[in-house]
This record gives sequence, C-alpha cells and structure tokens, in this order.
Amino acid sequence: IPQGIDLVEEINKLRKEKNAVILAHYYQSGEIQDLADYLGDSLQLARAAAKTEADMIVFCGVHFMAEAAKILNPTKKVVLPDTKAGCSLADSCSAEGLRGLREKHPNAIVVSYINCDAGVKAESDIIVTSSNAEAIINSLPADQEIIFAPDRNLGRYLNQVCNRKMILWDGACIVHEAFSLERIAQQMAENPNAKLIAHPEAQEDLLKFAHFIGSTSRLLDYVVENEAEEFIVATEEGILHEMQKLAPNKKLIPALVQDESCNCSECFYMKLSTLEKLYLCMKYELPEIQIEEELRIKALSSINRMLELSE
Ligand code: CIZ
Ligand code: SF4
Repeated sequence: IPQGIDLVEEINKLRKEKNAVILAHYYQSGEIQDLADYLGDSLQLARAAAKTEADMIVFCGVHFMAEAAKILNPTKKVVLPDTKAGCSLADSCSAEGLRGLREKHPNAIVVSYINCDAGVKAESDIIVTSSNAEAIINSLPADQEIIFAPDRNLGRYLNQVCNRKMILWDGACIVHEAFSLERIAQQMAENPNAKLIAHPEAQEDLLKFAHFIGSTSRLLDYVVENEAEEFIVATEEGILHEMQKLAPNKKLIPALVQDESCNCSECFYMKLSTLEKLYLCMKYELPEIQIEEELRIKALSSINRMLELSE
C-alpha cells in the first residue's frame, strides 16, 4: 500500500467506482463500522445482502456470513477482507457430523443457527438467528422432534424459553464462553446500579444472573429503551461502539473475561478485518467467496425458510 494514502477516502472512491456495498457486522472495529453502508447483526446483514442492487458485496464480518451473502446472491461478487476470518462455533459442526445425528433421529427437523458453514446449512431444514430463533421454533408443532445445531448454549436457552426438548449439537463460541463470573461479580459490586445484559451464546451460569438476555439487535434496543443508566454488557465488545452512539449518556461496561490480561471479550476472527485489508480487497476484488451451485441451492432453501418465517 502506498505510504500516506488516505484509506477511508480510497475506500469511498472504490465503493463508488465499483458500485460496491459494504456490509459490516457489529463486532467489527469501530472504524470499519463507521464506513459501512449497512451495519447489523447476522439477520440484518443477510436481509441487506438479499436486497442489495450493488455489483459487489464487501462483507466485513466472518466467513460464514459472507458465504450466506453469496448463497443469496450467486450472480454478485462477494469479497471478504480476510478469508482466515472463521468462527469457532461454525468450526465445531461439520456437515457429515450433522448428517450422522440426523440419521439417528430420522423424524427430526434440523434447525441450525446461522453461525455454520454452507455444508451444515445444506444439511439443515431451517436456519435461525438469535433474533428469530424463538419465534421460528414456537411456530413448529409442539410434538415435533427437533435437532438444534451448532450452539449448545443458545440451544439450551431456547429449550427453556420455548419449552422444548431439542436434541443439541455440542458446539460453542469461544468468545461467549470466555466470561468470568468472578470478575463480573466484582463489576456488579463496583457498579451496583448496572444491569447485566447477555447474549444467549453465553453459558448458563452467566445467563442465570443476567437482567436481560437477547440477540445483538435486542441488546441494542434494550440499552436505548431501558431506564437504567449503566449496563454491564456480556457479548462481543464491538457492539459497544454502536451502543454508545445510540445511548450517548449511558455508562457501558464490557463484561470481563477469564484471561486477566484482557479487559473485554473480542472475537479474534472479527478483528482480522482492517482498513488496509478492506482497501486491498475492494481494489483487487479478492479474496472472493465461491460456492458450488448444488451446495448453494441446498443451503439456500434452509435460509429462505428462515426469511419466509421471520418476515
Ligand atoms: O456471535 C455472533 O457471531 C453473533 C451473535 C452474530 C449475530 O449477529 O447474530
Ligand atoms: Fe463465531 Fe463467536 Fe466470533 Fe461470533 S463471536 S463469529 S460465534 S467466534
């Protein structure tokens, strides 16, 4: 990269020249969130990808999210600033493994959280996100046997709120399992008026203490709408950037993790996107997400069921 160039300016030029749209997840760095045409959680970004008129989708997030955008837009170019941006949760479940579980429960419907790769989506009947999972599961007959993959924490939480006995895949997100109850208890003691809010990917022992549990977009709404002035936020810290913009006068405290050298929970994969990589990927239109057509069609049907069921 030439020295002294203004990356933001160059990115803006490329966005125009190439009729590109930049989609960014709330867990991206603040400078990338500020540049995005659409900022959102995985459901909002999947919707934005499904609707876009742009020729190139630049996905600032992790691989499975960019892949979902490609599944929805096969004729468009989808680029991801760093293909190493994976996800521990998506990696915890393979298509073969899920097929094996399905063979053991032939009458079950397979409901998968969007945090999974295209192969797993193709093995699934319906995709859900944390924003729509509860409503979609509630729409299924009460006696329907369900396999839920890949997040065991979200699955257990949904079993509780939907009063189900779904069979759970044993996967988890390293970021949402890193919280320290001891350190959070200390934070609560230091901020006695703060409300603890958490994403359902967090572990059960933490969720038990939470004043509010919700998906990324619901956590944002809650902080804006709730009368409390202070919140301890137990999810990926990137969300605090938008939260603070929407609630400038509230005190937001990122919940502490077990590793005492860290002051918050960061998703290493999400933070692989940088302005430099974003610029290079827009300029050279690389790395590009490709997906085999047969797999795409299968994965698309489970995503479409989600989009239809969560209108
Ligand atoms: O942990 C994630 O990757 C989440 C919560 C994504 C999303 O936007 O639902
Ligand atoms: Fe995956 Fe967890 Fe990172 Fe989300 S926060 S992308 S679930 S590793």
